[in-house]
Amino acid sequence: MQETSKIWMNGELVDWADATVHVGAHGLHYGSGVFEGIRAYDTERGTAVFRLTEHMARLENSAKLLYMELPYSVEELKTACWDLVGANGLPECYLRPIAFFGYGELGVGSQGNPVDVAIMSWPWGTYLGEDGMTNGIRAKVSSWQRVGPNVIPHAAKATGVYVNSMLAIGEAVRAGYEEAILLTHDGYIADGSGETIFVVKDGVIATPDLSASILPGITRDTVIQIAQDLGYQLVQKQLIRTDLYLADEVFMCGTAAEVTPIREVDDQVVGPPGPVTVELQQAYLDTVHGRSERWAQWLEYAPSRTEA
Ligand code: PPE
Repeated sequence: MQETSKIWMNGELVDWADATVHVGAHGLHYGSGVFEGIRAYDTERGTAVFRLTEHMARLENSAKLLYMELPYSVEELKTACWDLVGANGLPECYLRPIAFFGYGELGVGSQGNPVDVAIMSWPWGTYLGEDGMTNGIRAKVSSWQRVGPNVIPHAAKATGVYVNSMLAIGEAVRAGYEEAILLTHDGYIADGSGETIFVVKDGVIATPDLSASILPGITRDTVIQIAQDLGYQLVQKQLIRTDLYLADEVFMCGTAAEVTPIREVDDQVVGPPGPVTVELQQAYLDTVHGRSERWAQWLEYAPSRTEA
């Protein structure tokens, strides 16, 4: 990872090398943390953070689901992001807020531990490669099931949950694929290891509904709204793996992955990126880079610029 100058940690900007935690931290032992992934883009009007408020609101929801009280409000965390963006001076970056039970007591119960909060920022290029963005990637349906709603609340973007994703992508990459697609315990399509799945069939776009053990993706919400505004029929429903194999187009989306086409699933050829995927990818990239007025409301600018 490319190091940058500062990290925001518990209310202060500290040098990158000094943003450390004790090995006794609860979050390290039990995965008891929540985090976000946010992208800031270089636009004609300066650096814009895509849907910053929604990301921080989801962080707050994730914390609530872990019985964790965040010591900072959404507004304070947004200000912290802007302070960090200003301090590191990168026109584009990925922002990673994380809150976790820190050093105090060990033992699974989280009581008695402070909640530590940090925000990192660094340049992060395409998640699944430039070639993947253009030509699509190969994905494998994982033998690992996505954590179910009564295992860990899947609406929480919790650090511990990502062992599930790590196993899935690890298996897929070892088998020669680029990404994993996880199914729910009862066999429906859930998420990629770090993305939401969409399929296109006969002009209709479908994506798993929010009860299918998926993260309530902010990019998912964005793509749904863009697709509907462009006049596509879009359904949120239970999907099975056959829907992937027989689809006209499959793609995945997420903050890191943006909109990435999938050209093959389990050695079944879906095909090169199709027209719907290409149109949505272009609309998404135009929106986040500030090149589209139509969905400009999702770009948030540094407070001083907005007031100016
Ligand atoms: N599902 C999962 C499991 C997931 O991790 C993400 C984001 C999404 C869906 C899409 O959510 P959203 O970003 O709100 O559209 N994954 C983040 C972490 C990636 C990582 O490797 O770390 C991300 O895209 O930033």
